[in-house]
Amino acid sequence: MEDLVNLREKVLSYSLESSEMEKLGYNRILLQVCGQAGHGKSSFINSLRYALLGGKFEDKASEASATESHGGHTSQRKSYLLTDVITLVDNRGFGKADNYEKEEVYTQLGNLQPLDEDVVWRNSFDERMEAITAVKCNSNDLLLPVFIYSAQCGMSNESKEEIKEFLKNAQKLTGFLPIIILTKRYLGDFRTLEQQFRDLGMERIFPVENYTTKDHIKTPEKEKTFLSILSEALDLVNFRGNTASSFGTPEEEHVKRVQMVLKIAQRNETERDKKKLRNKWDKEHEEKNKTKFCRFM
Ligand SMILES: Nc1nc2c(ncn2[C@@H]2O[C@H](COP(=O)(O)OP(=O)(O)OP(=O)(O)O)[C@@H](O)[C@H]2O)c(=O)[nH]1
Ligand SMILES: [Mg+2]
Repeated sequence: MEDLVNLREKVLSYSLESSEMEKLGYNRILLQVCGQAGHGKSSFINSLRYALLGGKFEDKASEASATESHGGHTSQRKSYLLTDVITLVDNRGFGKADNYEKEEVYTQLGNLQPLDEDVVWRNSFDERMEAITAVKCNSNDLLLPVFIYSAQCGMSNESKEEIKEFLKNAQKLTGFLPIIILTKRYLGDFRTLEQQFRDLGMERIFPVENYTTKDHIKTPEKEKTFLSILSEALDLVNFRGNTASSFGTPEEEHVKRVQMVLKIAQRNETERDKKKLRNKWDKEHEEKNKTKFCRFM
């Protein structure tokens, strides 16, 4: 039990003051919670708050999603203050994770979408490019990605490649290897999943059973898991602080992120154009073959 007291104290009293990161200009840590829709992002945020701050269990994050206009899913990048230094961000979840939607996720992860507003990702390529380049660096946030994945889902070979690419990009965008949270641990084979994420190069992987409205009875182990996640997140910030030579100021990192998202968007647009051309060519070819065939009838 002493463990729990120490862990809680460590997180509550954590400060960036006089740290290398503060010298670079950072004054807040955003835990950027991301992942596919329905995997348990909002519930994870509720769980961290409940474990650290105590009090009555509140389904704040999921409730917020239910009252938003997009029918139940979290459609805003909603922020929740945890301590003076740590803010939790419930990013909008992705569904089919096509290229277009992935770009949108990167704009959230890279802090290129405002907090507490609906996530807007414009339709035309030109509009999207304009929107990204117009974003000003308006915060001194360290971005720490936390990837939520439900043990209920398992991981196919096809999705493995996509997840690998996403996690690599998340690391490049933020400068931090994502922390992996395997939710709904009793509803699937979390051990296999844990090994699969390890094989993808991930280091911090935590199987959890979130506190939910249905089940929020506290147990020491559950409490320890959520507090340890926060504690390890802070250790990661300290570690990167000590290797801060490879870290830029908030403005420098912002410019890098904009450039990276622009590159990804441009590559996707080229792929989409190629696909359109291929489809057009296939259709024309099909038509030609049909008329040829008809002439010989
Ligand atoms: N058993 C179990 N259920 C969970 C767990 N985490 C979330 N759930 C349930 O799964 C459902 C979806 O959880 P949410 O937290 O709303 O998922 P989300 O990722 O925020 O979803 P979107 O906002 O739609 O992207 C809810 O019914 C939760 O109660 C968990 O660890 N264990
Ligand atoms: Mg949600």
